[in-house]
Amino acid sequence: MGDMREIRNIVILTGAGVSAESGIDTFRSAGGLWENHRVEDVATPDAFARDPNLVLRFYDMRRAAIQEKEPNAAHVALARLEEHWPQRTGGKVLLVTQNVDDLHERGGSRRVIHMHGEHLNAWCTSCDVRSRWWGPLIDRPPCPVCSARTLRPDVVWFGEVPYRMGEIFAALREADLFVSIGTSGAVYPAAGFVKNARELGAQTLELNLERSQGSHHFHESRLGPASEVVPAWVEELLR
Ligand code: BV8
Repeated sequence: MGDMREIRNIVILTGAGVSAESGIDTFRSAGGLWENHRVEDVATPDAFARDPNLVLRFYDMRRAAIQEKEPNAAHVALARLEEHWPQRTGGKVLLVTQNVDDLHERGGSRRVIHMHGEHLNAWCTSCDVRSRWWGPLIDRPPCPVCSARTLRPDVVWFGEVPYRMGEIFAALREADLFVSIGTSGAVYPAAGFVKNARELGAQTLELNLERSQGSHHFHESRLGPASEVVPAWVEELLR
């Protein structure tokens, strides 16, 4: 990685690999399948219109599963970086995650952009309000605000527009370092961030178990499990 003195603003993108060691399946590990359905076929508005019970069960199962998991050393290290980096350098740290679990927050991160939404939110398609939600949606419970029985998972499906893209691109424009952790680089626009960052002059670093589809775009790749590679990288920065 380039001269550490020049690094002030850091943008971090995480994917399912950062939660893998917490026991949350990545999309690729299950071969991208769930009950013999390809995720791309379940995580879509069409699937929800065609078979709402299948889609609601898919998300009810995963929403319940994450509540039994704990953050791992990678989540905790990223929270430490967010806490100490600004004091040390006056620089900023922005964590953008593709993950819909809450392990970054439970690991101590306070500034997290969930560009693909969150399992623990339910989105009412009648009043448009998003409410914190821990239970199932399969029984079509009433919206806490307007009572309509029209709650859906607050998750960005394929073909839907990711959240807070304006803030993300603004941060990429100011980034001195872009770090991608635990993602296969298979899904856009997240997979394109490294190219955007590099064209805007940032250093780019990949921390992943194996080389990803976008590895060739990174100045540097460090391979290994996130629970080892991420804390080591954070210690190097905070030394
Ligand atoms: C959009 C929420 C326009 C849902 C997700 C052709 C037809 C139709 C659409 C498209 C098309 N071509 C491109 C598109 C666009 C499409 C897309 O990219 N499709 C792909 C399939 C080609 N994208 C969209 O539709 C997006 N919307 O484009 O709108 C637009 C564009 C720009 C600006 C404005 C508007 C919306 C996509 C969002 C879909 N929702 N998640 C849910 O969770 O159910 S995607 C989901 O899969 C994840 O969120 C993530 O983004 C993606 C990939 O998952 P990863 O996180 O990377 O996980 P994966 O398993 O793949 O990889 C894990 C990695 O970790 C591996 O590399 C592994 O080696 C590593 N790993 C494993 N263990 C460890 C580890 N690393 C470290 N330590 C370990 N222990």
